[in-house]
Amino acid sequence: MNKISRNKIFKSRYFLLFLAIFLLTGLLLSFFIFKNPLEIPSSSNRQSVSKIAFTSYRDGDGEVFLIDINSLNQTQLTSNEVDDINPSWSPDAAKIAFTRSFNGTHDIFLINADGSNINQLTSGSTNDLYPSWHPDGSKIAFIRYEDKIANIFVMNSNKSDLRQMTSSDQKVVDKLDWSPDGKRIAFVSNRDGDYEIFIMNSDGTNEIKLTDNSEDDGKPAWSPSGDKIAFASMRDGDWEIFIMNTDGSNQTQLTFNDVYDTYPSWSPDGKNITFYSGLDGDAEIFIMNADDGSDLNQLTFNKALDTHPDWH
Ligand SMILES: [Ca+2]
Ligand SMILES: [Ca+2]
Ligand SMILES: [Ca+2]
Ligand SMILES: [Ca+2]
Repeated sequence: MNKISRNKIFKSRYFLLFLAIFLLTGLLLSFFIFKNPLEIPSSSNRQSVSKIAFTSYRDGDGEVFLIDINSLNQTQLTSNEVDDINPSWSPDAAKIAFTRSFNGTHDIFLINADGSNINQLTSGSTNDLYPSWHPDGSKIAFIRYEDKIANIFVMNSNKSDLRQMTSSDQKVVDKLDWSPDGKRIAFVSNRDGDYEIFIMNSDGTNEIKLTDNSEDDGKPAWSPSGDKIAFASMRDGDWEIFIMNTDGSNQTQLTFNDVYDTYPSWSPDGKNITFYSGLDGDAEIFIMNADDGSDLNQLTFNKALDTHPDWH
């Protein structure tokens, strides 16, 4: 073989190698370009119709707001000079229960989701907070502080048949949440010296302790499927969002930062969790993936506190 034909062979080999690398690079590029947009969850594929109720202090005191998860449009439902906090969607999304603080006490109120027809459900010198609906909409459980001792109470959503579900030795504190099947209530007690998450049957029997550590654990929220509970914990030195199974196993941390992350609430499809965080210097509403805390998105942007999200 002469020198010229050997060069031709070398050149054609280089050409084939170049062609192979070119095609492979193109293939890889098109893979990343076309695959990634499908993998990045955007607000458009979160929920078709979905709103988060929350508290905002942007006018100087607490008001109930709604934010549409797709358009991010916000609607202000209350407007007054008292604190309206702890909004909680009724299961049919027609009403929102919330806590109104005035004259030195807290009471449970109802408002229609369009802002009309405010109804007061509890009254008197007690402090009534954290309303949570039974999944059939017939009852509301809440925390009642009386002489600094808190207990879980249940009433019909027309405010009849008020009953106390716990006793003072259970040392109830903080928020509670009714399970999606209505059979159990997740709540918080400080009977061992710090806050721990418990569950019990709706009639107050069969308590089970789910967390056990020396830091505070609070703000329990059942997943829509009922097999997980999201909560906030101080175990790394500031509040972080965790999820766990309903027997307390598999406690998984979803947020990792040096500011407060608290008050979790699940999306109706169970894929996302909303919560409020001090990440931008004051409280804002955020959402993230429920399985690993990825795809963190900020929904509110202002200098006031935006807190207490409840997703429907
Ligand atoms: Ca207000
Ligand atoms: Ca604890
Ligand atoms: Ca944190
Ligand atoms: Ca804010």
